[in-house]
Amino acid sequence: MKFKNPVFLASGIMGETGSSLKRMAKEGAGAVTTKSIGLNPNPGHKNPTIVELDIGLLNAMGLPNPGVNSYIEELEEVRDFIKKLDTKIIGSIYGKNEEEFIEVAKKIEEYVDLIELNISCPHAKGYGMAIGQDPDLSHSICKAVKKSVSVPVFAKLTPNVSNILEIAEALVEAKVDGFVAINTVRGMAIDIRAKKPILSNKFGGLSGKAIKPIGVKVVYDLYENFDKPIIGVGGIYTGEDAIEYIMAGASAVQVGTAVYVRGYDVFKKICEEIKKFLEEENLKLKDIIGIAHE
Ligand code: RRO
Repeated sequence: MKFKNPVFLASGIMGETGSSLKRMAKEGAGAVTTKSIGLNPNPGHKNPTIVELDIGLLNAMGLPNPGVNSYIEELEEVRDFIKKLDTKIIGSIYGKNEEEFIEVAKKIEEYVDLIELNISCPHAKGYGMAIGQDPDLSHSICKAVKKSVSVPVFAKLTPNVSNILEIAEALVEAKVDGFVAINTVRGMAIDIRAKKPILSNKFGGLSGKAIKPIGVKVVYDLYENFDKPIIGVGGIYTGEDAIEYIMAGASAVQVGTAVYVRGYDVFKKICEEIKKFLEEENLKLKDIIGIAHE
């Protein structure tokens, strides 16, 4: 699959509606990823759902989304516009079991270019990480979705495991087409005056600056062990951050927290910064994918 550039919108930010996806496509993202969509509407957790930290964001949104039937109506309205910009759409989906994953995947398939299995949300009981920490569940869900759709299927991995390669191996056996790494890292923030956790869910997922070295290591290990394309995500704010992930083995990157930190034109800025680096080094993007392994 070819993309106009390697800097994509990550799931979870500005992907809640068709029009926000369209806006991010207009801002120059090579691909835009939907908020994770499930079978039924879900209000998510109560506020507070986000804590702003100087090292990133801590969130426990709780998978809020309108359900796949309503969401595809949104995609219906914007997909032609997004296609004309030559921006690809990645559909992030979740479910509590194989059947739910299959149903959502089948419904969303015709609206997206690639499906991203969210088996890695760190704070949704019975969903997300509960699947992505278990090699057998990861395997069976990936296999079932792969059998049900013809678009490529990537799996988004959680770093909250002791052996990520065991999970990746199970997914490769289930014929996953590629990896998205990483989802957020489990964490907590406490309001010391209120003397209790800030998030209504108590704990959540840390994104942004702090998690970049964790993501780069996961991408490095995946590249070292498997021959599958990798989309790197976690703490990418600049072209230099993106290049680190690419040198570790990512062919493309996703940007989430930095959309909030640097603004909507972050995609253009990061692309320019990558370009400048490649010109200075007299290299092409494909020359540096995985170069840190040589
Ligand atoms: O909605 C969320 O709370 C959420 C999800 Br689905 C996810 O995959 N990762 C995250 O940090 N938050």
